[in-house]
Amino acid sequence: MITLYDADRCPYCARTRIALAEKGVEYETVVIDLDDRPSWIYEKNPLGRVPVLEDEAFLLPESAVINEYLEERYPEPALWPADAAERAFGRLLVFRFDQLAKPYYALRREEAGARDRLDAELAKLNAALEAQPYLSGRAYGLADIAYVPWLLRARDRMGVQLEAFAALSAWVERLSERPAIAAELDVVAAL
Ligand SMILES: N[C@@H](CCC(=O)N[C@@H](CS)C(=O)NCC(=O)O)C(=O)O
Repeated sequence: MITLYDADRCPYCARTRIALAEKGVEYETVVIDLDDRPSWIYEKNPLGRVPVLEDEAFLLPESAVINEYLEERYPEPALWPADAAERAFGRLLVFRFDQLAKPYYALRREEAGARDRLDAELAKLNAALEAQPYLSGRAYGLADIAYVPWLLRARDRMGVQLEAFAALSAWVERLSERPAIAAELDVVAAL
C-alpha cells in the first residue's frame, strides 16, 4: 500500500494527489500539520517537507520526482505524451517551474512588484496555451499537473483574475472538468 504524507494547503502535495487520482491508485494519507510538523517527518524526508510518498519501504520526497516514479510504476493512463519532443518540453516546464513559483510566493509575502512579475509569467503560460491545448503540447499530462495547483490557489485564494489570460483561463476550465482536478478544487475551496 502506498502512503502519502500530505497537507491540503500544499500545492506540491496537490501535484501528487492529482497524479494518484488520474492513475486510480489507492493510497493512504497521513496529514501533516505544516504549522506544527511532527519531528518524525525528518525520518521520512531529511528536509522535513511534504509531499513524501512511501511505497512499502521506499521513501520518496519531491513532487516532480514522485510523479515521475508514479508514471513509471503505473504506466496507465500515461501522463507524459508519446512524442519524445513533447515529453522533453513538458519536463523542461517542470524543471523551470520556479519561474512561476518565485513571483507566486513573492506575492504571498506581499512583496512590491510581485504581482507584475506573476502577471508576466502568466502571460508566458497564456502564450504557450494559445498555440497548443496543454502545456506540453497536444495531450494533458504531468506538466499541466505540475502547474495547475498554483493557478487554482492564485485564482481562488489570492484573488488573481485569470480572465485577462484567455487561453490560460480556458485551460484551467478544461482541466477542471477532470475528476482529479475537480477534487483538488474541492480541497482548495475548503482551505
Ligand atoms: N520541492 C518540494 C517542495 C515541497 C514543499 O516546499 N512543501 C512545503 C509545503 S507546500 C513544505 O513542506 N514546507 C515546509 C518547509 O519548507 O519546511 C517538492 O516539490 O515536493
